[in-house]
Amino acid sequence: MDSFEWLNGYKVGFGLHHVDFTNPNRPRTPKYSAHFYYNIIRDNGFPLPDDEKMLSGHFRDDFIWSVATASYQIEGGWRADGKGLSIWDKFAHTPLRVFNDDTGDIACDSYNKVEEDVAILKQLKVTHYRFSISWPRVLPDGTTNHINEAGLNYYHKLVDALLAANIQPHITLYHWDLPQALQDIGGWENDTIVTKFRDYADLIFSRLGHKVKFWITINEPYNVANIGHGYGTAAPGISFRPGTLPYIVAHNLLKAHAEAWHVYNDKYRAEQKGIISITINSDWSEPRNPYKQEDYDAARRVVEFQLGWFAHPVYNGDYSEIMKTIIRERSLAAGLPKSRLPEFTPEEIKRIKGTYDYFGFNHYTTVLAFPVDYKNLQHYDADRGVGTIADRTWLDSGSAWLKVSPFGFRKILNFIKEEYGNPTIIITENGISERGAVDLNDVHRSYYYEKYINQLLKAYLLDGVDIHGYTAWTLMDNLEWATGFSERFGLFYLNHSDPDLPRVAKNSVSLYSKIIACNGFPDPASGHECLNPVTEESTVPPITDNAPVGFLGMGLSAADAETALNTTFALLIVAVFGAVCTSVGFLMAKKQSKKRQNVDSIKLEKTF
Ligand code: GBH
Repeated sequence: MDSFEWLNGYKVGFGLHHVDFTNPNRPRTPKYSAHFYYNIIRDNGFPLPDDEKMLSGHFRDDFIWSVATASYQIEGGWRADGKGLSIWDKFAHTPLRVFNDDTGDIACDSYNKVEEDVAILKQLKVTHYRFSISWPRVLPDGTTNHINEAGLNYYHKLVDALLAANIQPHITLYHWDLPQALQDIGGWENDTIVTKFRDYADLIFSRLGHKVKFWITINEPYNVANIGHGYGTAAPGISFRPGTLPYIVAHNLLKAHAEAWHVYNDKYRAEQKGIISITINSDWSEPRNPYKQEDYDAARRVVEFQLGWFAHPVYNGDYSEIMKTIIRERSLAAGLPKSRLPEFTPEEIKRIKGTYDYFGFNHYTTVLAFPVDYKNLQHYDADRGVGTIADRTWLDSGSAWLKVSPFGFRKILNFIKEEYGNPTIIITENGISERGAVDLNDVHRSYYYEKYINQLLKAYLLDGVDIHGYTAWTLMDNLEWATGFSERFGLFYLNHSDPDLPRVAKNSVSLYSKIIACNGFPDPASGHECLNPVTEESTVPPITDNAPVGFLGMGLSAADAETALNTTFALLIVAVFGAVCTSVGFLMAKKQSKKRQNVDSIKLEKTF
């Protein structure tokens, strides 16, 4: 308890309990830290909370186990065989746009390495492979006026090789590499793009649809709209009309997606019997301060403005009330005659609603949200009115925006289930990066996949979320958009110093292929055969005797686990430190006047 602190007298309190020295009875009151310490004593340390424990069990028998890439990030061959230029070719060839001025001119040279790529897919034992088609490789000027058969042949060759290996292709029609010729006439801002995208989709279904049963129209429309046309840090790199252009682009993306879906539905589905949808990406968001309603509201807006921007029109019909109201009110308050968010006609709402066969979902990380008043500024972030930070205990990755926060995966899956009518979900991307020195022992990636996929299993088994598939991002290190080759998300390392660009397995390959072989996480006591050390044609290291079971237990050696355990220990220290800071902060806050508190939070917001 607080006591006589030598030269400081009764001014400084070291106690777990506060003592009121002005009161002759000297009452003792527990501080937050007393409760905290009480729990440590009760638990004899820091046991894992139930919801952080690994769950045993497996996914549905016909589960899709996949890995993803995107054309511009891996293909190279940027001018091969009559390919037209894309907006990413132009962007990457513009100085200072991409880190280190890296380009996708060669990338992983996948255009010339079908065999090599299929070989590593076989090594992973995936059932599906998600890749995208480069629109300008097939249609150099973006229109069906000229079909580049040589470019189309690359995809035939790839699809045939996949099918021969019993791997099902899952094709994305648009993963951000718009034909530059279409950008020259306004790109996604010009609504004639809607029929051009429909015609491109029609052509691809007609040529490849007899061999391909899994389709994605557009990957991450959020990125195309806001990063490409709001922030301008992705192609086409436009940032001078952030209040209107992202919303216009999003509007056309939604219409284009819907038209492609309808073409498939009306013209090809009966015969080709595939499934087609859009892939939407979103972070999960929690309140920065769980005791503040306005932080809850801010967290909700993060998800409504990212996931909901596209999911609401496709799954529920029209933009959400939250987006419509906020953007209209902020537009009018700034003196504009109408909302900056375009309106759908009733016919358009009907045409877009229901254009899905499953929910394609990309997810990587979670943020903590708090409200920020952007005053009169007119852009997406100002409309959203949120600042975000990460919890300091979440492990880092090679990307500033990506923190390891597996619990958020289960939460956002439940959000999708509740908000969008319990759709069938296929995870179309999930993964982690590293940067700096190359280390094939990528413990952080194994850790990430094990924890995230286990949260997926919890969503499926415990929460009844209708999960049909999982796709890891990404097959091999590739051009990570504006950060070039510096951030590496691959299960395979790409050795750029060797002209053959060999693909070298990182250790996480064993972990992922083992989860695939087990179709999840069987109880170690079950003696399931997938848990046996694999002998033939495999690099899976046997589980050694001293490897802790149940903790990275799948395919990682004891040394790896130890490294991971050290990380956990470091985390523990951080957690305790964080908790102590919290208690100190709590005490200090109690002593501050209300006015002073407001000043503090403004300062905080500015820092972030
Ligand atoms: C996906 O985007 C892409 O589909 C894929 O091509 C990509 O390689 C992969 O993830 C890894 O990034 O720098 O603070 O502006 C993921 C979603 C949203 C993540 C935008 C990066 C940029 C944040 N992306 N975000 S910031």
